[in-house]
Amino acid sequence: MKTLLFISIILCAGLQVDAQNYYVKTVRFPKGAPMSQKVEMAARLVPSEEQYAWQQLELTAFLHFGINTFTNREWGTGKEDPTLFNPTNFDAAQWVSTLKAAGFKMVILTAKHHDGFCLWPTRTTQHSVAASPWKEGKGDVVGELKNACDQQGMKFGVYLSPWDRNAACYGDSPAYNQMFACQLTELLSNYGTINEVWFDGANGEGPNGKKQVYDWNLFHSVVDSLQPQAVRAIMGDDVRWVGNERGLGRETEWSATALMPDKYPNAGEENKRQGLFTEATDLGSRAILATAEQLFWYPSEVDVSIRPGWFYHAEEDKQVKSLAHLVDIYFQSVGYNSVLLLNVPPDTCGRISDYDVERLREFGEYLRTTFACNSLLHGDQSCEIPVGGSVEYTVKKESAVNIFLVQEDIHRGQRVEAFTLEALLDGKWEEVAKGTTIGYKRLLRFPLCYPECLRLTVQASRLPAQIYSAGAYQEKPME
Ligand code: FUL
Repeated sequence: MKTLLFISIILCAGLQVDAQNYYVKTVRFPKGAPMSQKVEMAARLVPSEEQYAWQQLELTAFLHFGINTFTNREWGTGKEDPTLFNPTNFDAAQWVSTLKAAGFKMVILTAKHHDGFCLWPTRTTQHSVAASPWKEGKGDVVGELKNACDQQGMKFGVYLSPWDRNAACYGDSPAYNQMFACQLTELLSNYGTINEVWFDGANGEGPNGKKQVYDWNLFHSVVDSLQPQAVRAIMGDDVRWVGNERGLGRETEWSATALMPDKYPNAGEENKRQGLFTEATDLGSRAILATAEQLFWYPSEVDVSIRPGWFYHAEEDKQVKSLAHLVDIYFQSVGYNSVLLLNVPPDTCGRISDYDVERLREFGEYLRTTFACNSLLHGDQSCEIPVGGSVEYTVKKESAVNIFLVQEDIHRGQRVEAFTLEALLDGKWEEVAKGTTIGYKRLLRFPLCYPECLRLTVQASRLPAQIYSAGAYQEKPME
């Protein structure tokens, strides 16, 4: 386990960190540490290399595909006939090219959902693509998708549901834990590099009437030994569920949080002691630090579907989220210091439907055109700002702007607690936006204006703010 590490060296991405001490992924406060010490230590908590690489992806996609696609359900019972699985025009390359063109950097496939149907020819159960008529039982969705990802330079992750409504041994805890570890071993051994492993915590009773007790240590040891670079989402300690499925991040979003990941055996007790839970609005302010004994770099992932359901349903074709809604989601996820995990479910043909393709094309075009040209001169230069201090950016002549982008250098921790943005308009400074946390990335929208300069002032910060970059852009009205 990658626990408390003390470093004073060069971190990833070639950024040099001064000779001060940083804590990677977690930090434990000394007993009785005064608030000032806790605040300073919190400011020096940094992500692991894997977490930093993941954060930079910004846009990732979920692909919910499986037996439910063919039964028109959201949750299968596990009793489905595998012969129902029969995509008529399966095209994984189309999934990847559609998502890549829209700016997505990784896809995560539901290799097995709660119904237990496996999208690869596993040796652990008959309930898989091997028992379907698709490609005469010789098909492998995981393999075809991974090949398409490799060919097109897309990262790849797997969702493997621990809850399995088909497995006869589910509920016989040791037996099912072995089966699940074998499934994980197959997925993590046979398909090359895997960048994210997504485990939800869904847990039910097996046919024997007993609740399955998962062996998370075993599952994590499989990931550690086979794909140590993969980040673990939800039931891991790398990536945290934001707490809703509506695409709504927190305006104040601390990646350095006291919420103990469920992977730790005492997480339930410890989080209860502090009154913390996944959906809580505050996970890392000074009020939280006051009672915290340990902090975790545990950044948020915002998962939401482009449609009402996670799986494809023809009757939802007209309910694909509008461009304006997707853009709001972007501002409330990537723009709120989170990674967006947008679900796009392939249809019964085995393709992303024209409705979703068109919306993703619009979304990609919106992002490309809006963020094509930074109106700030020297916005790409990093700088240090003490509490109460400011930095002024000259705006390129006659630029109309209504978006401000700012990033902290999270290799030096997440520090900023409050900031304001002012615009110099006709020789007068006017506040146009303000915020609390920044983190990896913060986006703010404000009314269109033509400033000569923009001024970022740090009102509160745990240590001097380390601003990595800033930008100003104009978004055009959407039809
Ligand atoms: C949940 C599941 O129950 C939903 O079906 C979906 O897969 C969502 C992403 O995770 O736990």
